[in-house]
Parts: sequence; structure tokens; C-alpha cells
Amino acid sequence: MSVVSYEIKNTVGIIRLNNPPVNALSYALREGIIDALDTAQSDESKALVIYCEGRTFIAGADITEFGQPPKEPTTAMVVSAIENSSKPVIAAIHGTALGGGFEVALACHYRCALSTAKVGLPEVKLGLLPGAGGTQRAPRLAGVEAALELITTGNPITASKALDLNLVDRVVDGDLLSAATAYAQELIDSNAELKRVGDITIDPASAPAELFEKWRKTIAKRTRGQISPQHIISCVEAAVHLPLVEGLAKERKYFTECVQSEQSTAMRHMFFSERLSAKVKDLPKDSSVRDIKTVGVIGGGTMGGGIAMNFANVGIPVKILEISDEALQRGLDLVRKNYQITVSKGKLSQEGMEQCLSLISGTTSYNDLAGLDLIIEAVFESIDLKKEVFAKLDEVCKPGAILATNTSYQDVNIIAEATKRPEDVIGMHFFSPANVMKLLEVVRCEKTSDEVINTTMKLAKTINKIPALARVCYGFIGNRMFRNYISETQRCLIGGSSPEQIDSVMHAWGMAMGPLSVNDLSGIDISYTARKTQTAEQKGEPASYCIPDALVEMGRMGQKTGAGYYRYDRETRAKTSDPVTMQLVEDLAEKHQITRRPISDQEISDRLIFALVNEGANLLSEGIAQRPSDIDVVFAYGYAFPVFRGGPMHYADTVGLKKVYESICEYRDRYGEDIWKPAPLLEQLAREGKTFKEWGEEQE
Ligand code: T1G
Repeated sequence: MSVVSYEIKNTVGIIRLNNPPVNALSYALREGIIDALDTAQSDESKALVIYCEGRTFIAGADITEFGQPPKEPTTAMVVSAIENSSKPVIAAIHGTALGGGFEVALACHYRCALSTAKVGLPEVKLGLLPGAGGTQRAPRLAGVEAALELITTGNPITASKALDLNLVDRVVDGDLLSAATAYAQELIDSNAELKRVGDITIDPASAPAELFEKWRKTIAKRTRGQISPQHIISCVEAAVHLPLVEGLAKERKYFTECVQSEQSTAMRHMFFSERLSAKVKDLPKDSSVRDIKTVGVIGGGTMGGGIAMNFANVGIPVKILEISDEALQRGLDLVRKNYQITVSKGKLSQEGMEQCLSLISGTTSYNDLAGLDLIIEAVFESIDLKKEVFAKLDEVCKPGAILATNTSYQDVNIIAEATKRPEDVIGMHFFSPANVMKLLEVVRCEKTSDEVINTTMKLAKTINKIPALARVCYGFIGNRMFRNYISETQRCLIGGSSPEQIDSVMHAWGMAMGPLSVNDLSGIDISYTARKTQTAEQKGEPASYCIPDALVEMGRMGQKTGAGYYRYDRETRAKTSDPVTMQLVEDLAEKHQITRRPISDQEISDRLIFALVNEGANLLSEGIAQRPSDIDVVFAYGYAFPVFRGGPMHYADTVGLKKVYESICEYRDRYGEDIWKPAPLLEQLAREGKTFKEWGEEQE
């Protein structure tokens, strides 16, 4: 099947593209467009329409081709051929014209979009920048500031917004091809000019140097550590001062640097990983799915309320159950407050908020849950309480209802055994705040049916979450690995570092916040309380938790008490170092006979990240996680791990597994095998000279 066809209808040449699923600009598509354009230059057509079959206009360059030598014709060559056509070319846009796809449209002389269409230049989300003229043509049509906003955020805009910005010329409804063809006929009849966007010049007075400096500072904060956003600003600045050809050359230079960067490799890895994590390896392709039209949430606390919002946000009615009217009202008030915050940020209209709230109701009676399709338990982290809840759900819920638990750590197999229908029980582990964090860990028990797994994994996408499937173990994927990160933080602290050094090192490395600042934010007492129910093995050696225990027993639980690792101003919550903490650290080091020594920044970041990697390798060997890239998705979307690092397992591949393994062997020799035991899979891959990526592909 040819991906490009060409026909003439009443002097309008129609170049029809058909490269499912998203008409990505593959080599075949690029070649076909060039061939059709060449033909059209000398035939009887008087104008041309570029139209796409399927669900969307071109959604961008073919990301699967990156990393290989570019094959001509490149996207830039296609774009140039369109703009230099001797006849007007009209882009007929539907779906999402993104990246190279929108750059193709910008090279056309006119753009006609369905009112439901969206356009955008999302390259920055892949660590790139528009490499086919987007940084040069968008500002020429929309102006510099609108172009900077569009390209540095990478967010798509609606057709009507694009019309306002002069990025499209006409917005239509109904049959797009007919409308675009009629538009082309109008242009022919009016003998419309060949409107080459590249010929437009921008008045330098509209974009002084100070404007670009302001953008550089703003973007540096918003995209800390990332390369491509700064280059985008330089390219747009070039569009103001340089003719198109020179501006394109500068764009090409910066694009080449970005596409070859580790950051872009990592972010493209994440793009595919988050799509792959939705796929369950051992599930038959034709696994059935249950309809989820009504949902119940047990527990109206912070998590329960947030979970409920996810379903209301997509139009699914939710019933929250609490133990009393007072508790229920508190929960419903908290949900309303959360929505109000979203409205005040301009991210939701008042009407939208009321619409969502109308879908959330409450009850104190389990019987009201009887007819619901899915119930998610979000009560206190006590296995006994959860077993009690599930036994009640088993009694009242209809056959075929899915019974899910939001537990962070508890054994979902034990919870399932509290019912007579373990095949309908599954874990749905949301991350706080549940209505914001994208990750959903889906925990399959030994007896969970394929249908329930399949339904839950697909439901994740419905509620705009990214799922990662886990089998049962203490902490599943994220929390089990993150405990090692936190324990190693404590060993660095008591072993010679300070909260300030550790937090600044990890913040500079790319984490949103340093680990001890995170502990102060969420409350040091949370892990303190959890440790009360943990076995000695689960807790680890005392040196890895004696400091937080002591802080809590001193009443220093973090921001909420005005002091934790740091001291906090009651009003502004401004953080300052506190000598009391370091005195405590030194006293406890002495008590545990630990000789403190200076620890380098590099050693701190290596130890904390390699602690994640080592445990991730164990999870893969045990079959808890399906694939290394699933682990990367968990950390990017559940723990604010910097996307430009690609996730812990991708990062380890970038460092080289031999280096990671050798470092862990050094830590084992220094701190003992109880703490640093090299994961067998890591040892094997280091020996074989393989990456986690290669191993994962072999397992697919
Ligand atoms: N290249 C290759 N495959 C792609 C693709 C792309 N650009 N976009 C999507 N796919 C695959 C995806 O992997 C999945 O495959 C299937 O299509 C459905 O995608 C020169 C250099 C378009 C909004 O960044 O944002 O142009 O899993 O599950 O939720 O300046 O895909 O089915 O096998 O996401 O409906 C710029 C990326 C590229 C857009 C559709 N473009 N794509 O969302 O479906 S760089 C982008 C998306 C560039 C130029 C530069 C979304 C979507 P599979 P999906 P969806």
C-alpha cells in the first residue's frame, strides 16, 4: 500500500497521505510527498491540497528513525520543496498536526483546519527543537512571544487559538477535504498570491534583546538542566535578525546538537517507554475488558478524595464511603477545596468544577456500593483494616465488580484472600496528590484474572494515568526501590555529609527536591510510623533510620512542626540550616561507632542512584517489574525523577553497567554485603557487556 497518492479534481491537485497510526513523516512518506510535488509542478493543477487519511494530520517526524543517519529527503527538504512550489499548497489539518507535521503545514502557503484540530511543536518534550523551520516560520506568522510560548512549552493549541495567532487561515467544520478543496478553488479563482511564510520579516523593534534575556531566565527555572529550551530561544531570536536561509542553518546546527544529546535520547526513550508500560507481556491479545461506568472509593481522606477526582474529571460518577457523616463531609469539602485551587489557577472553569462535583457523591453505607463496577479502597495502611474492608465488599458488591486497593506496601495477595473472589482483586496504587501524579502502579495478585488486569491497565489511560504493572512484593516497584534511595541518603548523612550537601547535590543532579527536603515536606513521622510495623529486615540497620527516629522523638517532624532536618519560618516556610540537626547527626554517628569522613558530591549522587538501579535489577530478576523501561516510567511519573535522565535503568545504561557494577562492588567492600549486595542481573549484564535495554528487548 502506497503511503502517498496524488489525483487532480477540478484543477485542484490532492496529495493524500496514509501512514497509520499517526501519519508520522517516515522516509516513504517524505519521498512520496516530494514525488507528488514534482509531478504537480508541471500538470494541469492550479493549487494543491495536502490531506491525511486516518485520525490525524502528520503528527511529526518518525521518532523511530532518530539515532539512525538521516535519509534524504529529510523533513527540512520536504518543507522547502512545499514552500518553493510554483503553485499554492494548502494544508488540510485534522487531529493533531504536531512537530514536523505542523512544520509541513507552516511551509504551505495556506492552512485550513477542522475546528476540532490541534496544532503544536512538542519537540522540546523530546529534548529537541523544531528542526524543519518551525522556529523560523512560527514567529513570522504568530509573533515572537506567541512562538516562544508555543515552542518552549511544547503544548498543542486549538484550531481557533491558531487562527487568532495567524498560524492557520481558515477553521472549518464538516468534511475537511471538501472544505479544503473548496478553499483551494477560492484561492485559484481569486488568483491569490503565493504566500511564502519564509518571506515574512519580523520588525526587530517588536523583539528587543531584553525580551529574549527575560525568556532565557524564565525558561532556565522552568526547565532546569535542559539544553533544548535555551537553544529554542536562540533560534527564535535568529528569526528576528537573520534571513530565512541563515536562520534555518542556525536551527539545523542547534537541532543536530540536541538530537545527538544524551538528554534527547533519554526523553525519546521515555516517550516510547510510557506507551510500552501500558502493554502486559503475558496477556493474550484478545483479553476481554469489563465496562467501568460507576466507581466507589472507600475512604475520603487526601488519597481517597484525589482518587475520586480522577474519575469525576473524565465523567465517571464516583461514590465516596466514609465511616461517619462528619468524616464524609470533611472528605467532600476537601475535594471541593482541591477543585477550587485548580479553578483559581485558571486550569478549570467554575462550570467545569461544578460538573465534576456533581459526579461525586457520598455515603456511610456499604450497601450503596452494591451495584458499582469498581471499588477502590483507600483506608489507613493497616492490613487488618484492609482485610475487614474487603470482607465487607465481598459481601455487598455485585458479581464482576472489581475490588481494588490503593495500598502502598501491604501484601495484596493477603487482601485478596479476605474475599471469596480473589480473581477480581487488584492493586491500584496512586501517588499523592492522586489527582495530579500521572503514575498508577497496577499490582496483580497471584489470582487476579487476565480480564481484571486488562481492564485496569486500560482504565489507567481513561483517567489520564500512565500504568506500570507490578507483582506483589513489599513496596511493589517504586517504594521498594525508593527505600534504598532513602536508606543510602541516611548512610551518607551519618557517614559524613550534611542535609545541605545531599539535597543540593541531588537537586543539581536533576531531582525536583533533595531527599531530606522531601522528607521534611511530607513529614518525617510517616516513615517513623511505618517502621513501627516493619520487621527488622524491612527496617534495615539502625544507622539508616536512627536520625529520623530521633528527630521525630524530638518533635521535629518537618515543615508541619517548623523543624525537621531544617528549620522553617512559620509564615513563609523559608528553609534554613539548623545546627541542632548536625549536632544530632554527629552524636548518633558516635553512638553507632561510625567514623565520619568527607563524602564527594559525585559519590553521593552515585550511591543514591545506583542504590535505585541495583534494587531495580533485583525487581527484574524476580519478575516484579515487567521490563527495565517500566521502572523508568515509575520513577519519571511517580517520583519526579528528571525525564532528561531517562529513568534509573536508562541512566545506568548511559553510565555503563560495568561502571555501575564496579562502583557497587566498591561500596560492598567498604560498607558490607548486607547493605551493598550487587544484583545478580547487574553482575551478569556487566560481565556480558550488555545494557538493561538490550536485556529488556530480549525478554519481550
Ligand atoms: N513517530 C513514531 N511513532 C509515533 C509518533 C511519532 N512521531 N507519534 C506516535 N507514534 C506511535 C506511538 O508510539 C504509538 O505506537 C502510536 O503511534 C499511537 O500513539 C522535524 C524532529 C500523536 C498525540 O512529539 O504526541 O517532528 O504503541 O499511543 O494517545 O521538527 O502519539 O501503537 O505501537 O501516543 O492517540 C514531534 C508524538 C516528533 C508527537 C497521539 N511529534 N506523538 O496520541 O496515541 S519530533 C511528537 C504524540 C519532530 C521535527 C521534529 C501522540 C499523539 P504503538 P499514542 P495517542
